[in-house]
This record gives sequence, structure tokens and C-alpha cells, in this order.
Amino acid sequence: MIIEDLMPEIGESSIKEKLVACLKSDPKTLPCMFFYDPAGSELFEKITKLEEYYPPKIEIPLLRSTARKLNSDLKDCNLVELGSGDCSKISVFLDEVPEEVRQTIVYYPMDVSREALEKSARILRKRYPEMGIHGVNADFLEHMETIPGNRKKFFCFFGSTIGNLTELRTMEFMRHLGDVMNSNDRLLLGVDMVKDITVIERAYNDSRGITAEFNKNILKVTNNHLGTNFNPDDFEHLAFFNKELSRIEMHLKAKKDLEITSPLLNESITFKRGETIHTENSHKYTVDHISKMADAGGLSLANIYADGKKWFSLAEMV
Ligand code: AVJ
Repeated sequence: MIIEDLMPEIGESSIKEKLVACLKSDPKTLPCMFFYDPAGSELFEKITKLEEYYPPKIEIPLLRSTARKLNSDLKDCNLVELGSGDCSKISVFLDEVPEEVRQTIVYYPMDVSREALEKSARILRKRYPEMGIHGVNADFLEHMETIPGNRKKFFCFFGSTIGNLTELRTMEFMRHLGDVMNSNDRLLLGVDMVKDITVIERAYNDSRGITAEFNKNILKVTNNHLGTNFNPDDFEHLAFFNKELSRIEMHLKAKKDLEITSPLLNESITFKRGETIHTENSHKYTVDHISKMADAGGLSLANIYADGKKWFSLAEMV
């Protein structure tokens, strides 16, 4: 089993600079990748099990039924998963692929977390001993072209993770992926669809307050990096659907005027009561959006696999 390491040493100093710049911008923001420290990853795990958080409940059965339909396309491919995380989704998918086909696949999980890659590669090697595994510790936005192109490639990008990117970054991503893909290659993209707004908003405002805790955890992560004195209790969790931009926005709203200090900063960062920090976007798609993404990559939309209610889709592009 190989794990290739393409991650640049992201120095603590550049993390600090990035966080400070985001907090000094107007409006204030924090990058959503900072949600996922160990505590944040655990909270996200809890979110995926909430009754209100529908996406995994729909995507997982959809992965099963779609894998059965795509079996013949998987033969002799390099199966590249962008943002593979704990590899639980690809396992659901691979369970529906016959062993004779799995034997011919080399799986390339790509993730920024080396720990996640090592752990999941160990599990997958036991579960599918007949399949080749080649982990790539990298940011897929930067390193998609490092996957060997000697065989046909089957790209997977599940979980509507693409929804975190702005519209502009999404189109850039699609162009880049389109450049990397050859004519026999394929992309299976998981996207959360536009639906009744109350359903969407409930998924990000759960009754147990887990999403609120997840959102506020980013302040603890910030304190750890910057030595700031954010008190998560001084902020209120906000999550609402922005209809115009077709996305859930998560923010943290200051409950009172605040002065945030850090030994690293000459000046304090001040908040007016009601001022917010924008922490995440989660875009929701229509078939029209999906077509535009395919166009941006110079790809054609071969199929959209969806559940009966069309709440979630796996878009197949070639
Ligand atoms: C992991 C980015 C798909 O946008 O739904 C869940 C993250 N944020 N609840 C999403 C998230 C709040 C999730 N993604």
C-alpha cells in the first residue's frame, strides 16, 4: 500500500496570517476548513446521524443503486476519490461492485488528512484485498493532475462537499478537472438539490443544537491558533437559506459588543452587537446548475441519478 505525500508544509505562521486576515476583513469570515479539528470532526459525525440532516440518508442508498448501474464502467480504471475522508462512502459503493471488477481497479483516495488516509487505507485493504490502493495526501484542488493517466480514470466527489465552494471557485474547479480528464474518463459528483426551504433550513438548525455547537467550535479552533479570547457563548448560531445565491449560509452573530484580543495582534478586533462572522456556505443545486458545471469543464452530462424525491443527486459527467 502506497501513500504519496504532496502536502506542502503548511506552516503555523501562514495559518495564523490567514485567520487574522479573515477576521479583519469586512464582513468578517472564518474559513470552513477550520471546523474540522478533532472535536469538530466528532461533531460533524454527530450531525450526519441527526434526523434533520437528510443528505447522507439519501446519498448512501443512492451510492448503492448507482454503483450497481456503473459496474461495467469501473472495470480496469483508476478510481480517484476527491476528499475521501474516512472512505465510508466509497465502501458503500464498492460493496456493490463484483469482486472480479474490484480486482481490476486501483483506488486513489485523495485527502488533506494523512491520518484519515492511513486509517482508511488499512481498513480498505482488509475489506477488499483484491483491489489496489494508492493514497494521495494532497489538496485535490491543487493536485488532480498527479493521478497517473495510463488507464481510464473514474473520479468520485461525494457528499456535496463541492457545495462549500463559491460559484466562481466551483467553475474554476470544473475547468481544472475538465482539463485533467480524457475522453474515456468519468466523474460522479454528489450534490444536494434545491428543495423546500424549511427542510433545508432544519438540516442546519437541528433541535439538539449540534450544528450550533459545530459552528461555534470554529471559535475554539481560532483561539488555539491565535490565542484569542473568543467565548463561544457570546455568539449565536445562524443558518439560513440565501435564495438568490442558492445556498445555506452559516454565521456566528455577536450577542453584545465585544473586544477580542490576542498576544499576536497589536490592535484588538471589535464586534458590534449583532455583527456576524460568515463561517460556511453550502450550495444547493438544480439540474440547470449541474449542466452549467458540466459545461464549465467541457464535459457532457451523461446521467443524473436521484432519489424518488430528487433531494440529492449523483451527476455523471463524461
Ligand atoms: C460536509 C460540507 C457537506 O455543507 O452540509 C453540515 C457541512 N455544515 N452541517 C454541508 C455541514 C453544517 C456539510 N458538508
